[in-house]
Amino acid sequence: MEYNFTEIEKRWQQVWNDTQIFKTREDALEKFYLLVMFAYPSGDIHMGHFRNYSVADVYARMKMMEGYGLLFPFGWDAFGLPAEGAAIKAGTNPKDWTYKNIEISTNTLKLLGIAFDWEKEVQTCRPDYYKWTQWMFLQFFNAGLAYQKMALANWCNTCKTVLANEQVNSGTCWRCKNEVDKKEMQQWFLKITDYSQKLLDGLDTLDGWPENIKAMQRNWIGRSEGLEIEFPIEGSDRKVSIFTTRPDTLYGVTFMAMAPEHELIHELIEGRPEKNDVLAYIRKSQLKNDIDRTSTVTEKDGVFSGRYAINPLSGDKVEIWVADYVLASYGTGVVMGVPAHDQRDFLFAGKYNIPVKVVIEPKDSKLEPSSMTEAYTEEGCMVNSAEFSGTCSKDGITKISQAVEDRKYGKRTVNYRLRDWLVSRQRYWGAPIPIIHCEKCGNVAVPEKDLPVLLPEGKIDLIPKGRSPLEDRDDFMNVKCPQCAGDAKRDTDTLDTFFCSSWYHMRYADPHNDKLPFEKEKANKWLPVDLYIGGSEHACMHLIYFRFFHKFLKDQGWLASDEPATRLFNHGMVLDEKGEIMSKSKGNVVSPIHLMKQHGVDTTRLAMFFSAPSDKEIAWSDSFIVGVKRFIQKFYQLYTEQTKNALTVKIGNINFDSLSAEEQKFYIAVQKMIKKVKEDIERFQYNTAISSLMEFVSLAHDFKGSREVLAFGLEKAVQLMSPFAPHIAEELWSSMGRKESIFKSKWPVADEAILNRDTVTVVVQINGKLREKLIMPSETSEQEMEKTALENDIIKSYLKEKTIKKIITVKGKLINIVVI
Ligand code: ANZ
Ligand code: ZN
Repeated sequence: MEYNFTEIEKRWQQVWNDTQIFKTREDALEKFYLLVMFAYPSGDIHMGHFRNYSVADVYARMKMMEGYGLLFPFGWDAFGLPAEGAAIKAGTNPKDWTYKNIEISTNTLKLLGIAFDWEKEVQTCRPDYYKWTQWMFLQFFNAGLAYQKMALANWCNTCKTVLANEQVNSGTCWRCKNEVDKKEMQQWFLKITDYSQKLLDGLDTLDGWPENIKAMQRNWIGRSEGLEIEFPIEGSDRKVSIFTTRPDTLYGVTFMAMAPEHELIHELIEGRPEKNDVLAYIRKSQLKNDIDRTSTVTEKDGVFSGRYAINPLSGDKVEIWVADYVLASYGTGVVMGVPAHDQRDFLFAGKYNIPVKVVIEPKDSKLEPSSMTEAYTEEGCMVNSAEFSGTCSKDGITKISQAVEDRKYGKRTVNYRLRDWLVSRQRYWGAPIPIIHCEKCGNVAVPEKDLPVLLPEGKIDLIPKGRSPLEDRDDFMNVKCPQCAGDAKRDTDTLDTFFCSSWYHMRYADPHNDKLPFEKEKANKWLPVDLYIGGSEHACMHLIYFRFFHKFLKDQGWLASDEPATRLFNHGMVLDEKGEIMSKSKGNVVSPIHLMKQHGVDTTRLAMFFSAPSDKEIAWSDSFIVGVKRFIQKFYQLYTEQTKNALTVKIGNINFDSLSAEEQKFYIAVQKMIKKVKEDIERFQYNTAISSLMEFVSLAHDFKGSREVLAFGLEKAVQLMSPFAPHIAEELWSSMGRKESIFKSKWPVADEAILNRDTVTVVVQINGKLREKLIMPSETSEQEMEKTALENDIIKSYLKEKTIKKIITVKGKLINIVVI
């Protein structure tokens, strides 16, 4: 019999739809919230989406069968720039373009059979959603965490909008990849910096997040402990404050460098011959971006201010320079220059013939300034540092810090690299900022009853001009002040779309509420998200903002959890056959809908899962299809032809001891498969789970034992297959005479007692030498194997006073402990 996927898939999708089988079960005892990053509706669904959502779908279906109340929602991150660009090009408007794309993509997702509960859908561009986005803004505003200021913002000349720091990658725009400029404008910020420490501390609790993402966030938040020291200025009663993480180098200061934006400069240069040069330098440096300014590779330049500062501890007099490798926005905007021990200072000193003074030396060698080719930045012992000479490494930092504090020259502080988040955009297609500007009352919040502030429709000129298109609409702009009822103006800007996507995980818990953003009880029932699946490109944008919102709403009493998601999984990308990113302009896009029509959803899914573990990239090739097609055919035939007569057998309790040797072997193999598939799904190694199903097909094909034992295996295998190939599994399940959906059946659980009877002898080596043999169940996981070995007394005695460098473990065979 041929496997007719077109007919089968269509039929089962219809059944799932009619029976509403994927509707969230709100009453289940245990909840599981599986969130996929929602989509930007830029066109149709592509292979990247298809992979992401199918990977999630496998997990979701397993959880459903395990009996969890599953929340598996979907939605659209629907505001944003591309809609404006496309609308300008096509002569339509952003709204029509967006809704059209949502419709196309939704149809595709439905054909792909993903088990989303569509009743929970959200679309961020709909007033019933952005009403609450605006409400969120007002919570920040009322808490004093949203403020407006003139700021030198990152400005993309191509997109004609400002960008948040997180949206600038190595000086280029995250969207169009063009170089980013600076522009002074009135902007709205969220005080995310108030949460720097909380965001950092939270990372330590996120055991279920990949280490690389946590490292990127730590780095982005950039906590530094250091010392702030005041240097008096010669001939003035002013002092200049610096921030350093290396107080131990204080005696090595040979110059001072101020950021060009530093306000004090103007006072210092007033009436001095250096004034014009300094002003010219300040103008020039405004054109550079922060990355170029602080890189340790590009040349550093600056200009002498004509003034001097006094090192409070050594009494040395040093030149004050203005240099743009010093950033105004970090620390105090001034550095103490220590050329011998800081690479940027070293380059700078080299260029301007500033002396190099060594104050830290490695334990067993000397450093000569004249022969140094780069700064010595390692630890060491202090030299040339008066009474502190001879103090080594961290001690030096403590002692100098103490001395500076005792003598009231400064104090220990903590600095963060994280900056406040710029959230206003001078664009049309976004949520209007719900603020009214009144000449008398200042910035006034739109009262909650007046939300949403609707985005005006109709005639709007979207051609980017560097100011918000909303400014042109008098009907939108002119309002009465909610406080004094006088004439006032609306805010012209819209919110960064990352603002809209920072709270969607909350809304899914109660998406149709028109009185509240969500009911606390509902949100706290589902949150935190148990598993969040999406791309790693969001490490320092969405994934920080979303944690920030969550923590803020917890502090406001709206949520009970500290973190939005306990586990994060980053799926790999789908590339084309040559390993290149698929894009419309390259013409190398593979369409999931096309593959689905040609080969069926199940085959396409299996091909994708089988080609690699889900966190790895795949270079898509149609040849992936060939192998799994053969497997599906065999799997199908196993149930419909070869073993058909076993399918109707009623499966009772199987008494293992009464089975024949061949039956026992088969039974154990089925138990191992059950265990393996579950473990593999948990680690997103769907490829190896599918391999065990493939092995099962040959095993069952050759099996000569009782029909009952065979039927037992067939039943388990089709259940294990169901998350990967849901349509075909459903079809075979019903052909076995089952009346209810396979997704209502109970997920198989391995019989550990039987697996424990099946033991192996594991060899334990230390540095390659045999030290012990341990008997353990053959299915013991690598982790468990290591644990057992390390707890063994004989092994323990060998490990005494040794440091374990690594442990190599081969499941069911060997453990080799490498020590030094
Ligand atoms: C003297 C010194 C000597 C420094 C030395 C380093 C090594 P992190 O770790 O990133 O916090 N710095 C301070 N403010 C700065 C600014 N606004 N722009 C550019 N650089 C600035 O870096 C702290 C170090 O960066 C500080 O410690 C300071 O240089 C520099 F052997 O002070 B250090
Ligand atoms: Zn007013």
